[in-house]
Amino acid sequence: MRFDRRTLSAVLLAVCGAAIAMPVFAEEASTAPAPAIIPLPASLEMDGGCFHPGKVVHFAITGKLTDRRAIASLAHEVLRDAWHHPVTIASARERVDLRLVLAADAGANPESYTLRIARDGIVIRAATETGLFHGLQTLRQIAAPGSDAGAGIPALHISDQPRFRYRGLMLDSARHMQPLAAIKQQLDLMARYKFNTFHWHLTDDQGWRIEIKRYPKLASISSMRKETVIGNPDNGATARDGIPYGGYYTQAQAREIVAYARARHIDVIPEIDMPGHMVAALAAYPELACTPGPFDVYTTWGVSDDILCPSPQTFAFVEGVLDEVMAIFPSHYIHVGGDEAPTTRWIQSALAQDIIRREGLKDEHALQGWFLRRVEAFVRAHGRTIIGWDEILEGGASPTATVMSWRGMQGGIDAVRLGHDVVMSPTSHAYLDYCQSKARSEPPCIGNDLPLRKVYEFEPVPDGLTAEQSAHILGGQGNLWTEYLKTPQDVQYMLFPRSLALAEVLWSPKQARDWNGFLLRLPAQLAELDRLHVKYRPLGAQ
Ligand code: TNX
Repeated sequence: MRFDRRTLSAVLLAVCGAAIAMPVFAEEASTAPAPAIIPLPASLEMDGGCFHPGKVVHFAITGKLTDRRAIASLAHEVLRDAWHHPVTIASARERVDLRLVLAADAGANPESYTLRIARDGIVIRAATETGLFHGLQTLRQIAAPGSDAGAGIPALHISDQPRFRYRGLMLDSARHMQPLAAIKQQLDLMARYKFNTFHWHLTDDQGWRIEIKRYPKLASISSMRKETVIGNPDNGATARDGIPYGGYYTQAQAREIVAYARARHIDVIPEIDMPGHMVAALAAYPELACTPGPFDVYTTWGVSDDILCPSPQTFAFVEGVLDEVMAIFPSHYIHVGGDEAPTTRWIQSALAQDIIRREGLKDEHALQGWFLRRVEAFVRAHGRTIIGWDEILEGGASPTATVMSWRGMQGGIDAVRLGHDVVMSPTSHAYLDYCQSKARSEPPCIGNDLPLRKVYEFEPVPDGLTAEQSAHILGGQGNLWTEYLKTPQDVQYMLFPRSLALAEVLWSPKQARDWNGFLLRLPAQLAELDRLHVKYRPLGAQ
């Protein structure tokens, strides 16, 4: 391993004829500079020499794969993009340029793989198809498109596995929604950087975006808002644009996203945010509120006092919605939100106060706990697990609930001490809707700035936890709220390159973290993003 911090210098060497500027430890430059891989593999050693593909690139797969076609077509794509040579399956007598081996003994971690590039061929070994998939993504970065086939690629061996098993990005499709093609492109990019979880925020005050057949007005009414606030209401903005905005994903479209993600070894976690952030649903079904309404789908940003009332009809609604949601999304986790639910309406509601009395609850926060525990029991009865924002701790969450810590790290620390599993996504380091610099030229963004370097400095496991508590930190997630992000390009500008920093935080060994090395590896990735027409924020943009 080469992660001890010796003097690092950027050396530009002609490796196998391909010019790749890489971090190289000066005294090791005699072998070859390591390729620009993000996230950095757990272990990488250069072996000397080069592999040269044949005029026709042959590949072979060994082992019992359940989806041989998917892996074969990815291998095809990677090899063809790299060298533009014809690619075929090797016959028994031919030399094999790339061999994929699925073997039960190839690694204990379900996402691990080894990749060996030698003079006579490339071999990727893994115990799972996910491992092979990650190995191919690494190969894609080594044999980058445009690399000179005649020159070949450097011999090396990599043994790789993730530091964290949960590596997520959340996309808010409620405030502004994205075309399916844009979501698919995001999933493609996530797969390249080894993210494995797409958290899809599908409902909020300003729009309900998933078709629910039992409640058709969620599509016809809750998905549309009359207009949208212009500017930031936190700075006093009140003017509206007068332009209706809306839309929703049909169940068939949501299934299409699930399948697309699954083919890229990414789980999709749907979020139905409750009991707060529900104004859009109340606009269609006002009987679910504690006051008579009427309600309009929210046209400004922020938090509303109008939330679900904990009534029998609300539970029937929630269960009806979750039934359909669980049928669409096969994920282990169902996200039930739980954030930013003011107690105002419950304080004034006879129904809510009766429950507090009857159940011997301390206050309205405890009532939210009671509400979500009931929802949790329903979700569990369907074999799933709930995950919620850290507010779910305030009312006493069931120990089987997983907590997503967003208001800093403390919620996560408290949660692991109580024995919960935790995903860390603190505003301080993981809020990708926050501005990327203090420059006035930044596009509309939220408050505190979160530059690339700060994302790179994110450490999901805080000091002071026992080993057992730390083991409950499943990983981390970047959250992209879209109040100010109207187009897929706006979304990409916030996601890239910051999500690459996050990818390295969540995948690479802690001791490998190296900001200068990351910066040296980044340009090769940005060149690839250029080739893919991804609109990322240029480094050093003012
Ligand atoms: C807080 S994070 C929210 C979102 C906003 C976001 C803006 C969370 C659970 N709730 O509703 O979009 O801040 O940064």
